[in-house]
Amino acid sequence: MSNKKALVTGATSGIGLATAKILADNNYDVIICGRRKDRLDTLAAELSAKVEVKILAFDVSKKDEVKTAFDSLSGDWRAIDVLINNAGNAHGLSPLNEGDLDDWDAMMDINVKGLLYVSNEVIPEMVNRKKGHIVNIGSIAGKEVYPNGNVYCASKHAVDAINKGMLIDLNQYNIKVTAINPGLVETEFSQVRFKGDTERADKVYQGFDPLVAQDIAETILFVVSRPAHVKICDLTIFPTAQASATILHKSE
Ligand code: NDP
Ligand code: 8X3
Repeated sequence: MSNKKALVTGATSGIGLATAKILADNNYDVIICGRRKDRLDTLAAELSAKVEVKILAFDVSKKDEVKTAFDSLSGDWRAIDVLINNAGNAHGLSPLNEGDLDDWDAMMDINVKGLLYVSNEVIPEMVNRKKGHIVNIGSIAGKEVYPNGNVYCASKHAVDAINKGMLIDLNQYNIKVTAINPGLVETEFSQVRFKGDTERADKVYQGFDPLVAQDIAETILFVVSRPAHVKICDLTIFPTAQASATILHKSE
């Protein structure tokens, strides 16, 4: 029997990278996506020793790039069993009245519209086959709004709503849908949010043990490997020191 196929967006870094690796370790053929082609090439070289690997280098927020990327997939590769909608980032952390329009565009275009563009390419084949599993990476920012989080929180609240909509609309087609909502995970996330200010980014994860990408990847593997009759719909995952978007127990 051939391997199941998983597509992971944002596989060049952090949660997506760890997820692509753990899925390959568990015999999923993987389609790895991201904009940084050099990183995808390196990952493909590593994973192709174990499973079949396809690279799709595109920007999820560019409708035409998404279409061209998916049009390049041959028949077999279009039958995706597991879609991990992970690509996304926060851009900036400032009060709404000081917000940057380009940051707002980036977050809405990538985190929300990008997720929809990719899903639009994958869902029809899942509907035809009456099977599939979509895992949407939301955030605690999609459950709560915290100071200066405004538009990033809005984008992740939209992911939460889209997840719920998928759950309802795709239920009749036997398609599983899961939202994974992490708290603080140490990845390149804060580097991106603070535009390469490493000192500021590093401070986010000091004084407590943050989650690491592997923690989320292991959870995703658990979720997608449940028996056919089990659907995990919504999970929030914190580091032990975190209790909400704003309550974090740091050592002095
Ligand atoms: P990273 O910055 O480490 O990874 C982000 C990934 O998204 C990269 O692979 C990047 O690839 C990809 N990406 C970003 N923009 C685009 C784009 N326009 N087109 C295609 N791919 C893109 O962060 P994380 O791993 O932490 O983030 C992954 C997801 O987890 C995000 O949705 C984030 O919101 C969410 N999350 C993160 C948390 C955290 O604390 N780290 C907590 C809760 C949720 P490339 O740049 O190569 O295109
Ligand atoms: C990432 C976690 O708390 O920075 O979604 O929003 S947080």
